[in-house]
Amino acid sequence: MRIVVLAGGIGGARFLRGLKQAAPDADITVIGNTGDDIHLFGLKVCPDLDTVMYTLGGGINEEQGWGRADETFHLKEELAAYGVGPEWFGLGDRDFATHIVRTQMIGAGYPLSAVTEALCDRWKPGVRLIPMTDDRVETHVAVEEDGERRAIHFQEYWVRLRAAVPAEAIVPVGAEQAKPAPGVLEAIAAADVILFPPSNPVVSVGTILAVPGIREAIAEAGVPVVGLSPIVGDAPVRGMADKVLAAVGVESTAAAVAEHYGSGLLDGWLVDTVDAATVERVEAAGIRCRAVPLMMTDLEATAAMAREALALAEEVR
Ligand code: GDP
Ligand code: FO1
Ligand code: CA
Repeated sequence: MRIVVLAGGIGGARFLRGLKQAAPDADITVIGNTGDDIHLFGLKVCPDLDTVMYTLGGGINEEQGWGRADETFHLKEELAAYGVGPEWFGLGDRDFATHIVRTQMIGAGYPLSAVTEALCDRWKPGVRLIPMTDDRVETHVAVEEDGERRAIHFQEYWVRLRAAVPAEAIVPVGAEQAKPAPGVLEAIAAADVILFPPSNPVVSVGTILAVPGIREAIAEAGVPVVGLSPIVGDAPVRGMADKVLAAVGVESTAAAVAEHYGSGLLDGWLVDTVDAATVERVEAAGIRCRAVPLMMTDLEATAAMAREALALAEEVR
């Protein structure tokens, strides 16, 4: 079975671990969000691609969910001693090596998709990880700070400001001109099922869908498209997805997220059992819906979620 997954960082990566366990023989292609990417110290950092690669490859900091296990921060401290920041973004020594290799290869002319493949040669994530595009896309957030409206990089909004200032708009800068990376449209066209893991609907899955051609390819693939809600009990399980949903005028409920994707895109939607009362509303929107446990507390619970998603896909096929 060929499965295509549109993934952000932590939510996507953790779900993929469960999917691999649930479908060990499946051929899994992951289309990764690159809107979170940021250039720091002359290096290209791809947080969501790295989170997927490290999580599936066994190098992730498990408690944190991003960055490397067994990490140190000597380089960051030395840079800070020169007054060189930003001090609010925690790049560790081990992680730096990934960004150096990536930046060096891009400088030598390799596209991000080829670089990602090369990095995965080391990590062996057990899935094919493709960035959504080889072109530069950066999510910017329009915020009002000290009475002034300005656009800041998504990482500054998310990490420095902890999404604590109201976001007035979220713009995937460069997306309109971006082309899907080689292999993206081919994987979608060849898929037997397409899954939206419990990733951020706005700045992860939404950004991938903003690359022209990807949404259309999914709609035209003619195979079941099933998503899992990242919103449980009217709140994100972790992080500040409620803030970016508000910015695009979507309430933070499992049903509203399903409606936001819409029946033109989604065939099936899983909500958590605590949101069972919302199943009818989702089905009224033309999307088949089931309430099942959606907390990725351990690998077994996550694999059970993946099995439910695949079962729902069979139901709507
Ligand atoms: P990010 O790029 O690191 O923010 O990760 P993603 O975009 O892939 O996923 C973030 C989303 O995962 C958040 O909105 C969380 O609510 C959701 N999430 C995290 N853990 C769980 C979980 O155990 N269950 C569910 N249903 N959602 C989760
Ligand atoms: N998230 C943080 O909350 N604080 C950090 O200092 C931080 C550093 C960081 C470094 C490398 C990397 O791959 C990810 C990192 N993240 C950090 C997570 C990253 O910002 C994610 O994009 C966001 O959490 C949302 O997806
Ligand atoms: Ca992300």
